Amino acid sequence: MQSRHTDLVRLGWSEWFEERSECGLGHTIARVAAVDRDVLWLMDHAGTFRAKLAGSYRYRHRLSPEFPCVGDWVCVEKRPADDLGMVHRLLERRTVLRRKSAGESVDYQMIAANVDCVVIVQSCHFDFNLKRLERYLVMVRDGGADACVLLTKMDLVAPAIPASQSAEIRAAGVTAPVLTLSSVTREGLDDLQRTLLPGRTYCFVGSSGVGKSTIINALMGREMLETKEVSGTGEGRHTTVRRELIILEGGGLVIDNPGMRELGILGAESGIGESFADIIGLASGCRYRNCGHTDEPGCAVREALDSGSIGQDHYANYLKLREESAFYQMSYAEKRRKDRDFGRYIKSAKRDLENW
Ligand SMILES: Nc1nc2c(ncn2[C@@H]2O[C@H](COP(=O)(O)OP(=O)(O)OP(=O)(O)O)[C@@H](O)[C@H]2O)c(=O)[nH]1
Ligand SMILES: [Mg+2]
Ligand SMILES: [Zn+2]
Repeated sequence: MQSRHTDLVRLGWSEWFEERSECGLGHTIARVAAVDRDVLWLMDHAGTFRAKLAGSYRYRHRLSPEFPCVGDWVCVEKRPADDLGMVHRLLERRTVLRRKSAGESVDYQMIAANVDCVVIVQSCHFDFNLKRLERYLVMVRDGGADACVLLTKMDLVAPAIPASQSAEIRAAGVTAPVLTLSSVTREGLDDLQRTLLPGRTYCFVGSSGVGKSTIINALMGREMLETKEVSGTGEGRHTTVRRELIILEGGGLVIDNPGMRELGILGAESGIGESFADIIGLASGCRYRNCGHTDEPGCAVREALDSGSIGQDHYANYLKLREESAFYQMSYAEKRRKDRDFGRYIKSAKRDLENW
């Protein structure tokens, strides 16, 4: 690589960023390792330091995705005497991991940026769910990263279980690599370790308690992250509360995440296209252009379903996901209308009071 910033390659820098990045005079490039309210923890070749966003940056940006999040590259000004660095610019993101925010007008909430591969973690024990996995895959592809599936806690189930779950994932047409492991017996940990390449960024996502922090600790070889206490039921006390970027001994970069519960509400139209490429491909053979693939005559998707060339579950997941994203759009619009109606009601109530 003919990178000018070769000292940053270890932190995930690549030619892609080199070609697109320009910083002001006296500014250097650093990567966001964590965000604590208004303090950014940055990493560069020399180590970790704290920084704040420049006032002018705050003034020019309003939407939450425009602010640096874990994994971002930024331009920072830091003189040796300064306690805090000053962040002036956010560099272009190669990939994003984001979800639709449940709140008002802001569209997306950033989870992480510049992730090469999102590791979707599910536990073989109670947590495994193909539909949820497909939703995660949609979210990952929507943001441009690769995906990898990790089934944990294989020590708690019969050996046949992880194998059948992997087969189920394959049967659904998922092409992402699937790994199984146990952090207790350490079975499968070597395979995972080999998958995590130096200078590449991996973001661990999945429900609370599936063992994300435990795995990262096992890979570190020492306790860095708080985890729940070991217990047979998988229940415990500590839960990850913030995202942070950690460098593993092998050189891989990992981002731990708190469990995520709000996946039903993500908008990921383009991602649906990839997870269900087979169905979307078939749809061009439907008689009607706006075919809903449910009970329309001449529907190529239904025909494929009847002949068994696409799976019943895969088809059901497709409908479910489509329904959910449509539902979210609708409930959002409806919510906006309700807010407006409520505003009018307040106004008229005030008027009534004033006239009273
Ligand atoms: N039996 C068994 N227990 C495990 C394994 N991995 C993790 N656990 C336990 O599962 C519980 C939850 O683990 P964590 O690593 O805190 O889970 P997490 O995914 O980081 O959870 P959040 O931070 O809440 O999202 C703890 O009690 C762990 O000891 C495993 O492979 N086998
Ligand atoms: Mg955790
Ligand atoms: Zn159709």
